[in-house]
Amino acid sequence: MQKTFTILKPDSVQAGNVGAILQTIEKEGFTIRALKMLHLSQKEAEGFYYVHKERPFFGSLVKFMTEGPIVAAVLEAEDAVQKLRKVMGATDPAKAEAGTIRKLFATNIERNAIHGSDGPDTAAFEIAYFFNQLEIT
Ligand code: FUP
Repeated sequence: MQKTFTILKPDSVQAGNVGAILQTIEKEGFTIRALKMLHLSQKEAEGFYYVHKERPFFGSLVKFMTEGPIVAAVLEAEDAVQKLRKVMGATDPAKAEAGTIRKLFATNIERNAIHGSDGPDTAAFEIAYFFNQLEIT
């Protein structure tokens, strides 16, 4: 079993899609090991996305990620990292496969509904950024 990390982004919370997205995730066979809602500060969002700090979209991405509450979760499944990437769909919803979370719920490449770790090392960093050991079951 492997763990991965996900964020249901501010657009998903604002649109009332949290329940539907978590249901999709559970139906795909993930077990939710930790779950919380929080509203990121600018510093917290910058820290989370520090790998993108030189990218032209960084400022806009941080502004979006801090515009309202998010839902963060730790998910467990076999090959969880790759599996979640597949269930999420492409970063740009216009390029996402039918039935994926981003195809169903994203608006555009920035307001794209969900984050999922892109590798096991990233997942470990991201889980520890949001949850302490006592909060993960
Ligand atoms: P992903 O791993 O699919 O979330 O995509 P990336 O790590 O490449 O990008 C992280 C986030 O940056 C995306 F979810 C949305 C945002 N982004 C933009 O806003 N514009 C871009 O051109 C690319 C990414």
